[in-house]
Amino acid sequence: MQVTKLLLDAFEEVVKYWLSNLDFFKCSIIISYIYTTEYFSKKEIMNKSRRTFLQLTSLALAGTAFTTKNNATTKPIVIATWDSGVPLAKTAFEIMQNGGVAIDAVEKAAMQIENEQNCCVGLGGNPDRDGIVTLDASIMDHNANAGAVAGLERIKHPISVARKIMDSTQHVMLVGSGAQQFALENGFTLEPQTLSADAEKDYKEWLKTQQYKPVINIESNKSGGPNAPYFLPDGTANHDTMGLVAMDKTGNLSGACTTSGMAYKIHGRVGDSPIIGAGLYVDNEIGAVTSSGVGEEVIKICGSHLVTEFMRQGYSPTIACKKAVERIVKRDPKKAKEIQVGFIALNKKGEHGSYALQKGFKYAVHSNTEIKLIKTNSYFK
Ligand code: SD4
Repeated sequence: MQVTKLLLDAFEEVVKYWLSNLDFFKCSIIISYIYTTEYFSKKEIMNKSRRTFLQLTSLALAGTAFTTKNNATTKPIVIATWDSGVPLAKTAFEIMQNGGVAIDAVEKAAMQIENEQNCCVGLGGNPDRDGIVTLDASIMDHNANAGAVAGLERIKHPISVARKIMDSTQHVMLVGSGAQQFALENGFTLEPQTLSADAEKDYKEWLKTQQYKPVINIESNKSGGPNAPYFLPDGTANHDTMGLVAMDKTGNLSGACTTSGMAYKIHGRVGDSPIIGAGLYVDNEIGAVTSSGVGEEVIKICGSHLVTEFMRQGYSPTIACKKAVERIVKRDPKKAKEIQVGFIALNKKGEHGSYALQKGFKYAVHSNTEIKLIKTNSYFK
């Protein structure tokens, strides 16, 4: 039984690898091969089970080649983490559809979510254990230019500070008071040091136990733990970190990631989101990747860069994400059971995919041919 499952899993990997690299030409060759085998089988050179196996495989290959081909023609395209990624993907798509470039599209979309009230992005997000909201963000363009901020306080748009660092300095990342000083010098406004009403209520509740424990899918926990309403009172979707990656009409890729980090973290803690290669990575030859979930585990495997490198090796976005998630499990199987990490990836052909440790992870896609929220497959079922 176990051996059969292993064989089936291995077979699935092989077929998916073929499919992720399939074009019309290769598909035609495979189908011709199947027809040839069918011809010989009629001459009873081949047995029945082998014939059935080959016929089923040919059907799967043909169907997926067709889908892959359709999927690959879409430009511009944007993908974004979680339910709340739906309106953001729309914003980014419209900018690019009107001729805007991917880097502007992802920045504007990230700003949109930083303006909203929710648990986990922007100044309305949950604070650290000292009751202070500290923001992390990163941005990266098609030339591998990158900018990031970490532990930024009282500035509404960390993503734009990250963009400013990218565009106007020799550096990639500024942190804490230095990042704030840079923001103020560049025209950003200092906001009041107050918690949003939701965050304040939540924080007071948390102070009773003071237990630091990441909540799996805090952003879509229907049971509504203290930090986790599925939808906010105004009807918008709650969420954690917001990551999005996009390809514009010219085929250039860019990405952005913004968060208030894990609620009740130690003051000064930095997650994966502002770390280039962990929470975000863009390689204009290959693809773009971002992540959501427990940042420490993503940092330890250089997650988004790892997914990009798997795509470079020829894996589809989904399989590349899956292999990175498996790396997390392999490193610490016990911990992996208790946390969530999800990756989303877009390759240069416009194909997209995702994979997570736990079920419940989703991402939005918006292109000329697709507008949808996709449920991600997960390692733990
Ligand atoms: C962090 N990756 O700070 C972020 C949090 C997150 O879903 O994505 N949670 O580690």
